[in-house]
Amino acid sequence: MDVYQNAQFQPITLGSLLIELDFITVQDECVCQCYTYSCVTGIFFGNNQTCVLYSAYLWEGQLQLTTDNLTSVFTFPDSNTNNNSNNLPQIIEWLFDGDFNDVYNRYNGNPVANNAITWISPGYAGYGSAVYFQSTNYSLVNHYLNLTATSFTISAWIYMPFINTAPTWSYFYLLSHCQTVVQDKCLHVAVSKGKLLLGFCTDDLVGSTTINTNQWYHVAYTYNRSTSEQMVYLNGYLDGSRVSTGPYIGNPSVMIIGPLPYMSWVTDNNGYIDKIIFVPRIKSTDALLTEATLVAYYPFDNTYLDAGPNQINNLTTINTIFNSNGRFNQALVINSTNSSYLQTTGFYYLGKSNYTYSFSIWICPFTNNGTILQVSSPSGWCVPMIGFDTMGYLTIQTLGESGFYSTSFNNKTLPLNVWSHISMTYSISNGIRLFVNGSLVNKNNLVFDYLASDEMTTITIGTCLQPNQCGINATTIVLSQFQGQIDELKIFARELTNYEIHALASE
Ligand SMILES: [Ca+2]
Ligand SMILES: [Ca+2]
Repeated sequence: MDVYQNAQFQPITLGSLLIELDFITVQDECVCQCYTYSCVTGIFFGNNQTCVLYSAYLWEGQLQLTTDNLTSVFTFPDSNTNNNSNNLPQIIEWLFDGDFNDVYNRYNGNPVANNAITWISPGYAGYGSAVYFQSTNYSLVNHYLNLTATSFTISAWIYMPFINTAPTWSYFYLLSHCQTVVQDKCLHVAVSKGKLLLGFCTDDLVGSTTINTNQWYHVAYTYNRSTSEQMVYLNGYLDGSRVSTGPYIGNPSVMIIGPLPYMSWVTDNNGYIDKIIFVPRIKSTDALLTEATLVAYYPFDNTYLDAGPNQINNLTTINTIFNSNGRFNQALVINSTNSSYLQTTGFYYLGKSNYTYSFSIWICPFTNNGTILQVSSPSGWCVPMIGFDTMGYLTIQTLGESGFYSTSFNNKTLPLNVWSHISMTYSISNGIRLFVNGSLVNKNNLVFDYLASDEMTTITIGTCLQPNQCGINATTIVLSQFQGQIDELKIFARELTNYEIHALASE
């Protein structure tokens, strides 16, 4: 068991919370309860004698420092790893931000035929870069990874400028772990003719969806050794599964990221690769959906940083502070009569027309006025999406081909100085829907499209910075300064379900 004093744990998956126990006076008692509930990671809050247990491993969340010296996190390393004398890493993470290094500095890659490697900026999350290989170059990871006795999940972000469907052998290789080109001894994580391919060599799973060109996708490949099941996931949703003919037994001494020089009969159909993550276990469907679609999560616990999977920390703040009386721990306070806001940049899918999105946010308004959340892009595209109308009613709004459209919670105004949970969802089938404290309160039944900027977008919390150009004579939301507290901002690249919103509002 590993113990971290003065620390808190924030899992990325909402579903990993097992139980919260009160009247636990010492850490050992909390650890005993962890055995009872089959937990993996727990937090003991000595000051309020609380024990919180999670099924998530430490690397499935954020470990945060706290000034409370009676708070500690304890965690049990992966049993799969512990029982395995192969000394498997708990995680390998290649970010491709200008190099092939593993974040944990163990499985660093080295470029081969470096002169033709292209770095594409920014990557999926609006910063850093992604890598593009020509057919003659690749990255060699000269470090042994024994996969002969483990399950695994490999995930990544990919973008294909061109999809070649003509030749029999047309591959975009992400990662290969290949001992010899013989069945079940050669692992390929790839895309073939636009479909995800988890290949063991003639014992392969091909996904069902053909991806589009010129779009980022989250892809995940899992192999469950105990059930022999291969699975592929596209943007967090299962896209294919099968039972493999044999177990995977390839045992090479190296791995390759990018094209395979020794497979001369393959036509390379490459794309951009960003952030490959390997773990020696199965990630749950819930965890993969979160990794793919929880775009950013700002808890505002004395920090502006994104606690979600993408670290979207390209932030600007003006006249904001933290208040200790947040909805959860601390909150962001926006309370200036001049200009007070937070801005964060790097939202790819909000720039894609008709692509689903959702926002989840807690607000404690001091006045029912102004713009709470606005989305904009570098070319001047700008849509206030959550705020108040001239009557002081909570309103959501978006842009379609025919202009702005909105819907309001016009039964009553939100109570002042009280926390309310607000959620906005968008999809081409349901249009925009507004939820207050977990309940659907209104939707727009007339318009359903979303006309986006086709650029990387910026979210501004607290005001509209372009009142002279942002929906003149068209906006229902008042383009002025909001005053109040904001907590737990979550941005999703999917339409949350009523059940999920109810759960977010009930936390
Ligand atoms: Ca990157
Ligand atoms: Ca908070």
